[in-house]
Amino acid sequence: MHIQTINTQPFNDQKPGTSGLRKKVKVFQQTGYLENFVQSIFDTLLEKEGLPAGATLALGGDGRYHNREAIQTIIQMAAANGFARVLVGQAGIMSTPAASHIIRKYHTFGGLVLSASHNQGGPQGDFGIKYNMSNGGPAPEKITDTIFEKSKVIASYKIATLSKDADLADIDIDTIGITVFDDASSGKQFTVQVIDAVHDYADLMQELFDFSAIKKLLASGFKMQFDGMHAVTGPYAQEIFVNRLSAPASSLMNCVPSEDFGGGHPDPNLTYAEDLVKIMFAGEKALDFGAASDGDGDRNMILGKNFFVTPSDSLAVLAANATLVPAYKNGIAGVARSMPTSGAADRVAAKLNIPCYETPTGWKFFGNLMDAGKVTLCGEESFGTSSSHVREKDGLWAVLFWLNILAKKGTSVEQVLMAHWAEFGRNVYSRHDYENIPTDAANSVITHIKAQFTSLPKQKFGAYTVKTCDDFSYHDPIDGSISNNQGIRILFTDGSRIVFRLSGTGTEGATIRIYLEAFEPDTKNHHLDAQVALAEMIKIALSISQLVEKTGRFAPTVIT
Ligand code: VG1
Ligand code: CO
Repeated sequence: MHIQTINTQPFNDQKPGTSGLRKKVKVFQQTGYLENFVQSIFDTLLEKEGLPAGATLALGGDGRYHNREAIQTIIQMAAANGFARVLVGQAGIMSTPAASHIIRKYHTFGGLVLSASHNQGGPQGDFGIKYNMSNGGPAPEKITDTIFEKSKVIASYKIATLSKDADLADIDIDTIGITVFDDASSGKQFTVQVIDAVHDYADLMQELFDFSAIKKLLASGFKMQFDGMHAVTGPYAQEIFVNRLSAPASSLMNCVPSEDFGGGHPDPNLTYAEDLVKIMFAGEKALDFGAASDGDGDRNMILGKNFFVTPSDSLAVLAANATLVPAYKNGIAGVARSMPTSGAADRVAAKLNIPCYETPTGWKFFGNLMDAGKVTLCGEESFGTSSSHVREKDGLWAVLFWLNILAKKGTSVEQVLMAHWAEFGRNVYSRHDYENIPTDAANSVITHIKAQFTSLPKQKFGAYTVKTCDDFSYHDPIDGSISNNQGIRILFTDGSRIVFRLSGTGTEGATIRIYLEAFEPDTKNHHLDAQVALAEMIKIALSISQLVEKTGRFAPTVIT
């Protein structure tokens, strides 16, 4: 092993967003781009705490285009920067929740997860990278801010040549096993261990859920379909549903991962998971249960027979029924939801007499609450739910949780929701995304809304009156850190809300998200389509924001 220091020029655009650094593949392919960012991460860690002896790095990605090249580079940089060992997922693949589990199970120093999640892949698509801490969760803002600062002034990075033979320069990441490299100059050793991340993860799921009840359900004529969207969860779904729960192979679709996700958009929602949606909304022919997950396996969409469960409701249902699951049979400590997520979970928490925390968008804000034992379940409206079994959102976990509930209750998905709404009332909810808008136009929409902060309160819009509006700030109750500008909230006197946010995960132009919520206590209106029930709120949102006038867009790109 031979360590080299390579001079480099900083890039000025390496600011991590909601979930790591995401850019076009072409940007990541620029000389030194990935290296600079990885070195900035390592420099931040070395400065903060230094590397303990035997420090291990977990490494894997969602298998998208450029994953393999990036993994080779990162292994060489980890060796040069003093890591003793890298645990890499076979073929370079680890779902995001599996990576979180690996970090926790093997007590690694941290992990690098290579993913742009639900963003499109392939040579023209996106790539991404994110650092997770030793608790298995995404690095908090104070770390990502330091990484960005370092990336702006970086002058060199360290990289090791692990083999003298140029033809063998690539490390075999496809064969399970251990390779040891000697550093003659320091006398130290560097180990690359290729692991099967699927088994470890499946074992964890089997510990949490009642697999025998789910197996019985699946053998009883109950028909399910899981859509892997050509992304990372395919092998996990095969192991869990087919091998361990004896579901027929035909209950899986798009479960062979591909570097460009079959040319699709690996985002499990009603727009992009259209193959599954067709099957689940086929009238009488529709199956009992459908689910999909995203590029890196941390999101989930839950469908019943001709029925869509909003992620906000899903979190509330999981919280209300947690004791049906062996892992949570003694109850949950608390729940947390991101600010734009509906207040459905709050109603459950109130009834269970447990706390409900409201955090900014992004999973990194849940870590402290989970580490402190304040919450067990967390969720976001963006198809993310999970618990403290890991420190990431977890798509297959949510699917198994739902199957566990259905197996125990013996009712349909729709019946579960109708009963839930009858008990708690319904927080009617929808999100409208306007994607790829010129940045200036998007900013002008936000500025226009903010300019009305003083004039909006007490204003009447049809049946609704504005109570307050603000730009959401979060004060972390555990470490006291403050995160400002986390989304504009317009709160109405009856508890309805409109939230506006700019996405922090896109790579082209800007995306404006409008989150709409109205509370409906009356059971006779619970069957209504959300778009119908929210029609007036939608009009108000467009009138306050002047979005159509300022962007020239007449309709959202995606409605969830
Ligand atoms: C989106 C979602 C957010 C989620 C993030 C990462 O962020 O809104 O809730 O945590 O994606 O999800 P934004 O800033 O674009 O709204 V994933 O599945 O990319 O790791
Ligand atoms: Co994801």
